[in-house]
Amino acid sequence: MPVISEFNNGIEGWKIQHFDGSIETPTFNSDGYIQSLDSVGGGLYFYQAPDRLLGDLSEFWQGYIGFDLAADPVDAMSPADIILGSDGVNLGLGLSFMPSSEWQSYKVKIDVNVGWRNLETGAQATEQEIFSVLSEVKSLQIRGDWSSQSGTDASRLDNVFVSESVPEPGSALAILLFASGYCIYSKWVSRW
Ligand SMILES: [Ca+2]
Repeated sequence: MPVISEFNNGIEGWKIQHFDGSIETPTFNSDGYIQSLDSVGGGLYFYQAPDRLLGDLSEFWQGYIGFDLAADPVDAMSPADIILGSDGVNLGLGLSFMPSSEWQSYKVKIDVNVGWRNLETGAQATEQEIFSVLSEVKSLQIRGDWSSQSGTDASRLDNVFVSESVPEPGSALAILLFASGYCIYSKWVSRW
């Protein structure tokens, strides 16, 4: 069964982790999504999934993580827009296109050769690494701050899911992800 956060009635336990380690509660919008106005500013923040979406997700090997995202301002790609973490291993993947101030839908495959990288080594994640993390996921984070400028950065998040692999039309490949921003990896990692 897929695990889903649709935010119909509240923030569903999601949190926001800022670059300085501080944790904030996102704001619930009664239209059914969560948002942040980045009260800290000056660095990246990530939406952090609640325990309900974590744990043993190995049934979703070669499945998908998806969500709807909007952000403003937007000016900086990253090789780690989504992070899956377990004990001592963090895997990151860069989205293939940037969000905008309007909602956009993303879906990324949980598999080798689609851009997941070990964020400690920078190397492409192996099947063993991905499966190992997936078997005991301790953090699932989605980047909300898409600007390299200081100041506050607004974003919205909705319809997060982790699901099994399903047959897809060929056009869906257009939104599969790869680490197009790998060259700026060192810049981003230094900000954590
Ligand atoms: Ca919703």
